[in-house]
Amino acid sequence: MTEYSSSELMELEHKYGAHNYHPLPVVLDKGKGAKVWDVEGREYFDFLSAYSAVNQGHCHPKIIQAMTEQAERLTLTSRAFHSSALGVFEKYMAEYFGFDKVLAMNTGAEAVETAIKLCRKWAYQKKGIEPHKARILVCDGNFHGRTTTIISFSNDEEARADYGPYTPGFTHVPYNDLAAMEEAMQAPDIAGVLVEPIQGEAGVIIPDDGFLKGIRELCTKHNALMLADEVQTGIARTGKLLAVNHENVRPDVLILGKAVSGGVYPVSAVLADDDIMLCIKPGQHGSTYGGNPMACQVAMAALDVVRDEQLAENAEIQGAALRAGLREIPHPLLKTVRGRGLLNAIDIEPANGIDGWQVCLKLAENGLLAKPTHEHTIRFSPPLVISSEEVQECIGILKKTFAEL
Ligand code: IF1
Repeated sequence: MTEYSSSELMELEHKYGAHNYHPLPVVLDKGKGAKVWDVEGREYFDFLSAYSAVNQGHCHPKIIQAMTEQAERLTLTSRAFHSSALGVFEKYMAEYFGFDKVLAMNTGAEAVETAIKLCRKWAYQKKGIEPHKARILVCDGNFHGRTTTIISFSNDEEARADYGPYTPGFTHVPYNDLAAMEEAMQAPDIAGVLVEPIQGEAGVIIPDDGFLKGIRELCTKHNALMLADEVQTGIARTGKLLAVNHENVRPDVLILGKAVSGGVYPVSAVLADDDIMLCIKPGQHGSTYGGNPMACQVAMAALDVVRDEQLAENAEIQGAALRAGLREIPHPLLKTVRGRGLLNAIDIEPANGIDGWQVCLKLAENGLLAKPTHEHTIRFSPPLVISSEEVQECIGILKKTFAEL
């Protein structure tokens, strides 16, 4: 496939590419199911799944087939015209997730931005908040993407420093703190609450049971919109189709991305009922690629796979097995294990110069790819198609690795 070696390819990236990432020194060239192979043919289990975009496994034949068939038929029309795929996709999504309507975009950040614009429109048109005064509550430790507005309400200096001036209209509340949320919602200008059901980038922070239900009740009580960012936690990753399903909570606006298209093609979406969605009128929002025929077919195939292969059930089973295996590793470096479904993380207690990065380098040597977030937390989120045998093999790799550290 390529005439370059891994090191030559890393050189090319360094020389010709922006330095906006610090990847592990691994150059991937092929993927199938829960496995990926580097340029030299070394095999790895993928324990990141492209940050939960590849839930269906790498290069799932059904999704690839949908893509190649559509690629030879019609890829992009723009929304200046209708297409034979969009209405079918919109019906499919509305029924699959149980909302009146869907607005298709491309990346997760675009979907979050769309949800913010929709919430503000609704606040002015339906709630009657004074123009330009709408505020949206966001949680400390949030990660919702990297646009200027979204990083405006990040607490992470690395994500926001030197990108000002920042977009106003966002107020922080501590995550997993209903009392603080209730206090903040007394104000009359609150348009909505934007929340990750589990905070991914913050290190797989799982809130107390009742937190999501509490937000739902507060939003209903104070006539504000609950905006659930399920870009990372959605699409069966946490053992249910959506993470909000663990508390039987229905948000007013559902934000999807990543695995909605199985890592094959960028597709994101915002779902809401008519009284909210119809606040955006023709010409008031859009995107060149949003809802294109290719995106529609890929997403429907990817979501078929989630249902037909019962990926949520498998995530539940394999996640429990993985956490049980991790908890058997009696190593001082391995401080805590947590997770829900196949969204898991461990905290490393750094010692003798060994931190999360060193652990990930050693895991890669032993055939398992993972990446630390915030130094000492390592996320373990393999594709949801991973089998019981593969999970046991990975637990073996983890045990071997910690024994060698
Ligand atoms: C990176 C992690 C980060 C997300 C949630 C929206 C988006 C994301 C809950 C935006 C994206 C990605 C972005 C990627 C690394 C990864 C990530 F949490 F998944 F690990 F950064 F925090 N909402 N998360 O997690 O979606 O625009 O990227 O499609 O930026 O490094 P996007």
